[in-house]
Amino acid sequence: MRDKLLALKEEALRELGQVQTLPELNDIRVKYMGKKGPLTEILRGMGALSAEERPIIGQVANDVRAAIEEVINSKQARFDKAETEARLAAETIDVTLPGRPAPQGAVHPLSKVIQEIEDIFVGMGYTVEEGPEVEQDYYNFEALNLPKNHPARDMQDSFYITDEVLMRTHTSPVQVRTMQRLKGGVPVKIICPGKVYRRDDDDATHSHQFTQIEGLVVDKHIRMSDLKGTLLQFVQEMFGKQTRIRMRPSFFPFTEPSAEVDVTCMMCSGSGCRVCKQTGWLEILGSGMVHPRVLEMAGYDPQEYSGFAFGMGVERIAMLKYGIDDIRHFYTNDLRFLKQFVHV
Ligand code: 2U9
Repeated sequence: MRDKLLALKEEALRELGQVQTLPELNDIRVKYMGKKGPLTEILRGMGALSAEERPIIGQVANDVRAAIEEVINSKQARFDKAETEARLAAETIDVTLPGRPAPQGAVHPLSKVIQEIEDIFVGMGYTVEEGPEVEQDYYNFEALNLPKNHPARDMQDSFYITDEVLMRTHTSPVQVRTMQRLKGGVPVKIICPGKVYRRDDDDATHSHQFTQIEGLVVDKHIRMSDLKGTLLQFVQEMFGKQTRIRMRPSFFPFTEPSAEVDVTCMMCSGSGCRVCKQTGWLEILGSGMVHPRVLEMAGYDPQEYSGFAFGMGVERIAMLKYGIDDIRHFYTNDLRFLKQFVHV
């Protein structure tokens, strides 16, 4: 029986020496250690041994079992370790790899300039008002001292939707609506940004749709010097502290007196260049004291209140500020153009 056990041990260790895979190891474990295995069978036959032989053979059987088990366990541990290492290797993340950059959008240059202008006026205590782009004839023309058949309506050829409804030609109707809403309350101190529409042929400097920002202040004792100081503050924040302005007499039906405002050319600092056509000046906005009839129609007594207003084309401001030579760049969404403004 002892020889049988030792032969069994030899055989098991030999087979274990050839094991390459985990399933093979499992087969051997079942074969030798299982309930129907040869070791169990030999141990079952121990009943037939004498009392002296039994402990000796029992000891040998235990040693054989322990020896086989030890090899199985150490092989099992090696397989487990190899499997863990393989899984870790497969799941390795290289945390030093640079990330793949996600494609990123950017704020449109016109939106940036609108935001910048809004910030400047909000800094002076203005609030921002918006209104409809599809507007009634009354708010767009009538209430701004442009009655039907007024020759100045020809100045702004418009997109009409019906006889009484059109695409607004300026953002001025927003100011009228705001004054009406305030029912004579002061101060009115607002800027109104938004899209406006005019029947123009598009070219490098004209667009049938463009962006305006208009401003309006109404209170007691508002004077032309308030307008001038406000605009000087605005252009110096927008174009630099060295910027100067000059005002030239002009005409608008909704302001009296009216003035066109020029700034010193930011390309040549006023010495004369191609951009300012050698004059040293660039026209950037229109302005004036609100016409008494406009105040009256909106519910403000012109004997008691006065106001100033101004208007500017945002594209023109942006073109001057960034040296853009064609207004159509703003609308054609060429990424080579737009990407130049990501960090300005
Ligand atoms: C109310 C009263 C007065 C708004 C004004 C201008 C002068 C002006 C142009 C600038 C370039 C339009 O974009 S542009 O073509 N605008 O010159 N706008 S005063 O005056 C108002 C507005 C509303 C109630």
